[in-house]
Amino acid sequence: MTRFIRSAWIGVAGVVLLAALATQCTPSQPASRRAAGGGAQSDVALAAQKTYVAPGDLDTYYMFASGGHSGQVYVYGVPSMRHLATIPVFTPYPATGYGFDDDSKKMLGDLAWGDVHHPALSETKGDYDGRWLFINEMNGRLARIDLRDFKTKQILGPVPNLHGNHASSFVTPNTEYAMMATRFSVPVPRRPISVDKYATDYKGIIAGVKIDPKSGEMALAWQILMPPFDYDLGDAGKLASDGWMFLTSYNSERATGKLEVTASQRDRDYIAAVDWRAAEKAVNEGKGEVIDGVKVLDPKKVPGVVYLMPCGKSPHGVDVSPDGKWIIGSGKLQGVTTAFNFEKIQTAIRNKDFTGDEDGIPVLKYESIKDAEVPVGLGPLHTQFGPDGWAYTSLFVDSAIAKWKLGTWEVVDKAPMSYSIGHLSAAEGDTVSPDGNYLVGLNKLSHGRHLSVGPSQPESSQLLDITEEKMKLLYDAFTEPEPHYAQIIKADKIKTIEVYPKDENKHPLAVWDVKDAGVTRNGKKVTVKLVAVRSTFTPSSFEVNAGDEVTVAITNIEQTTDELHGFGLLDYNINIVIDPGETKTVTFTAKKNGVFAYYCTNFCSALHQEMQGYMVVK
Ligand code: RUQ
Ligand code: CUA
Repeated sequence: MTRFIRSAWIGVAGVVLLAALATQCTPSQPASRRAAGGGAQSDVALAAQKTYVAPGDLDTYYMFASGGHSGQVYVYGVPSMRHLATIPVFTPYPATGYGFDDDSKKMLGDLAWGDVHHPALSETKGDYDGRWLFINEMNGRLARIDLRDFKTKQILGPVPNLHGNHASSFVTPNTEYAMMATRFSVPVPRRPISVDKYATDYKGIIAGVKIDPKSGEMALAWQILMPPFDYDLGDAGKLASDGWMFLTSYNSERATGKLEVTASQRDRDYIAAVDWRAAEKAVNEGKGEVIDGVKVLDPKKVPGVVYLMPCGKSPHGVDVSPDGKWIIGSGKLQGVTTAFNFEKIQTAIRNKDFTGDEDGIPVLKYESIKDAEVPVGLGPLHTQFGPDGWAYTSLFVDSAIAKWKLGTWEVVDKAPMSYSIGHLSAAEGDTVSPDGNYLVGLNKLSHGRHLSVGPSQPESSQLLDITEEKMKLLYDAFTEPEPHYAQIIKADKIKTIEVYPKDENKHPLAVWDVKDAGVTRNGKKVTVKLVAVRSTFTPSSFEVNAGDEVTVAITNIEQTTDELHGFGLLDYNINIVIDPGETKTVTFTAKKNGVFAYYCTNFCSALHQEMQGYMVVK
């Protein structure tokens, strides 16, 4: 959540929220008394034991957390909550040379930032399979990270027609699709129409991105033209509800201006229920109209692809239970969350149990599709699941997590969070078979829980033990801005490689023997093939002419774990890191005359400091 939304919410929740914050944010107690929720010393020892991963021991889970507008993904070990890696996705990251070499620079395009929100691990039969991680970004993009090497392999977009891709990336149970949707409706096709015409001439878009089952390659498959609401969150149906996708939206008022007031007039907003198989079929039958190169379905002309489920006003998260029978969603200022029954939704569709329509999309009758309103507490945002029908809902206004039971709808426990929780993540907690064990609250504020670092405070994550009836706070961890959603996967599901095998390197400029290294010239184009191996670059110097277009191709011929080499070329803004077995290229024009040193940036051996060379530009 951006700071903008945060302040907007504070505005809307008004007195209630401020009162809640005032009680939560009292000056901190001494650290020893605060530990493990201020419990007795034995509780502290117990909590410490549960999170202690001894030196050399390994965590049992990985947590992949969105890094918000840092444009990155942070990887943690659970339960230690130790930060293991940063995966740069939409932002250059000098530590790994991302965004400096030709391939990653091309992938990033013109944008030097991205605002990521919802990671989605690839699934097989509704369970994480450990192959890929997808993540959305507000500038209309979606990325795929390969979990074999924890590297970003593809960035799709910015895609046409949709704007502000927040309700994304949510994969379907066999990773057939990832979703994208509009937060800020715009004219479709994109053209300048004044904001006064918002209600009639602006449109939302829900998009299906097809994923190749073998390679993970993403391709924009279709879009659905939607009313100009703000699409917010989503979750794929599974088992009982497989084939459907649910996405929340607010601003059914179609208002502009101060949305915190203008978009809160009606009592209900909507969850869109998309029959994605029907959408796929309609597009295959040629029912889409091509707008800006994309096949777009208009629900007025193609009925049956999408329905609207009324929901408490200004909903945020929507989450499908592990068996797929219930869809959980609520207004974010309510005191209850609604459990919608998938069977009843299907019956209502069959019986045309509608109360009206929005731009031709039928609106289902709330009373006919709901099973229960669960009194979870104030400000319900997101729900995660444990085994045996347990559900955990984050409460922004109450600054707590409520534990409740699917089916009986009783709320059995509430754990306070410090402070103002947004998303939460349970171990495999959005799959068909949640693990339980751990739950992490991803909080928006961390006030007073750590040594001060000035006005920009770190964000906080709190680890809870959920093995027993009562949830227990175990640990506070802090992170850079800005956590949104995170997913926690069993560590043994991820099979990483430690070097790129030599015989898999098919790069046309790869050189594995120092004999083949050197400079070739073709007119003003110069190619420099470099070999990097402990502790030398070959060649250790090369000459080019001013104005040449230079491509430096570096192969790290090591086949040993952790033996990375870097290539920093001073004054040319070039900084590349080459992993063992990898070849990377960087292309630039030799604009500055003189002598410029290049050196290895990654400590690689006792003679690392000797790993250097010169580029002479004449
Ligand atoms: S948001 S605090 Cu971007 Cu997912 Cu919910
Ligand atoms: Cu190679 Cu340091």
